[in-house]
Amino acid sequence: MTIPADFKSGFVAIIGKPNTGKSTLMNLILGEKLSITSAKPQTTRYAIKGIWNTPKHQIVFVDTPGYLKPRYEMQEKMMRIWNDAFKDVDLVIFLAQISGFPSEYDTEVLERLKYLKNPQLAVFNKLDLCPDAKLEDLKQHLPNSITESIMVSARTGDNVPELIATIKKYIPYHDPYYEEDQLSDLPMRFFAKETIREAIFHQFEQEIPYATAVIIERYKETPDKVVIDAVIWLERQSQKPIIIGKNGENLRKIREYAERDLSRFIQMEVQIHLWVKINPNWRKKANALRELGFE
Ligand SMILES: Nc1nc2c(ncn2[C@@H]2O[C@H](COP(=O)(O)OP(=O)(O)OP(=O)(O)O)[C@@H](O)[C@H]2O)c(=O)[nH]1
Ligand SMILES: [Mg+2]
Repeated sequence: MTIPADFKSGFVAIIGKPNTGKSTLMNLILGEKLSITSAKPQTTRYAIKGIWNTPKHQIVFVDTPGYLKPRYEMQEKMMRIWNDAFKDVDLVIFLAQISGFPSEYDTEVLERLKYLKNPQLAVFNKLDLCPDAKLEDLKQHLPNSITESIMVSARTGDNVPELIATIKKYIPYHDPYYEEDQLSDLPMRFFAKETIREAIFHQFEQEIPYATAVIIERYKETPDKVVIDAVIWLERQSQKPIIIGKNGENLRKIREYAERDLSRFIQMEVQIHLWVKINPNWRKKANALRELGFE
């Protein structure tokens, strides 16, 4: 393909408090469910790149985990990812939800943004829940480093075309960084793992999703289907019967959810085999974290 002389390409990091809709917004722009989402905070654990291609642009979005103060080693790693995500990005999107803005968390993030050199944009999300919100009221809490702001709904898509037009202004003239048909730089194994994690997030209350890690032991493509062997790590023995359920019912639901979602994503039949293992305090163990790809 010949690249037009006025082709633009660049990186956009999306940052903000957990549960504000960062992953939902990225998925909406990409038109693909690339980054898992849930109603619980701290769903995203890695910086996930989503590549958006148009005839004149390639915009690489970096969806980051909601940053928290390090309580576990895992959260420290999340913070490092968050800091790394800023390096060399052409635009930082500060995403907050309208209701309750500015939270203590927002204030802390905005304080850090003041000292960042990157161009910055504020996006106030969940407009559908606060249709009467006034941008002027929200804007007064923003530092000067943020040059523009907009209210959107990542759920209904309201104002998202305007947001995209604004983002494009900040993307420099540059050749594409990735192949034009590429959606992500991550391997399929990653998406398999994430889909299973999402299934767990959707099915269980509070504690269980956070105590869970998923390891893909085998990802095999055959001509007519994909076969995946995965192990779910839990922290405690007492969590095992919860995740397995009566007669394995809960585990079956996780499997069916993940098979359905993944086969929609890769347009092929998917068969998943799940095992449950105990790995006490995996969250605190650096080795375990490395094995999970947090490094
Ligand atoms: N009503 C409404 N809900 C939204 C909107 N955008 C996202 N949500 C919901 O908010 C919840 C959190 O969305 P996520 O996209 O997972 O949030 P996140 O910012 O990626 O969260 P972390 O990965 O935990 O940092 C989900 O239940 C979404 O469906 C919106 O515009 N309106
Ligand atoms: Mg997320």
